[in-house]
Amino acid sequence: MRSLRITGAAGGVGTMLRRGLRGLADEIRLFDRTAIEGGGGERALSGDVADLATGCSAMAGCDACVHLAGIPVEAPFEDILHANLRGAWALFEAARLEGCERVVFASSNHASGFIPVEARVGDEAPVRPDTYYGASKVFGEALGSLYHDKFGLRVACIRIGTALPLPLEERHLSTWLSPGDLNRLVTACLTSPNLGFAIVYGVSANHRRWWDLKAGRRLGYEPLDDAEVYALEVAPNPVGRFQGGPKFTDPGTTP
Ligand code: 15L
Repeated sequence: MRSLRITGAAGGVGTMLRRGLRGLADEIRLFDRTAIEGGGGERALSGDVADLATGCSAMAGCDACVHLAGIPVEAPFEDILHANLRGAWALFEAARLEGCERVVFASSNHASGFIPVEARVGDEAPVRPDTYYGASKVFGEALGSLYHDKFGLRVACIRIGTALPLPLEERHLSTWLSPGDLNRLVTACLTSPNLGFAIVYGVSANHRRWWDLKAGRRLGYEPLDDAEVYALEVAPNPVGRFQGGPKFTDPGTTP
């Protein structure tokens, strides 16, 4: 493809992803609210993701966009409203207005964080957000569905588990998405001819995973990593009763 835009490119997931996606497009547009440096084949742009005019000029001529921008944890509702809800709307609307064909939306396992840890689920999982943050991801998924059905945009919503270089605590043995698998999954979402609208859990082939890999496999995702390799090294923090973990599901975690 000619041009690929990545929003939130300076964040943790963007930093892990941007090098891996380099071969997919002649030009990668790195968009973030903070100034960011672009290397060969990369063009850095900064601005407010919730501003439609800014989004349209950043999206002009792009074939696809990976939307990572937004607040990645629980926060006061007004902050989530701007960055995540308005930000998602401006993103999908800019894609429609500028003729961008495909959007990969970074959703989160917190869209369904109140599912008990005993359950095993896939893309048919009910929405059970554990925070305003999780609810904003449900909203983004719903917008993706709307823009697919009404305007034909191809949309993949990845309910990312824990995208970190390494698993750090016991819960991550279930939720980890390794940098290599993150790259494989996003690449599949950006290139699969089978994509219409999909919700996919973003998880490695972890022995203890709660989420099945069927929806990702339909797009050609085949994970290679398993957090179990690190089982003796992670911190023994309590996993809690729900998949979102105590930091998101305990009463008092929402302001
Ligand atoms: C997320 O959605 C967050 O952005 C990240 O900070 C982690 O908390 C992750 O989920 C997780 O559930 O481990």
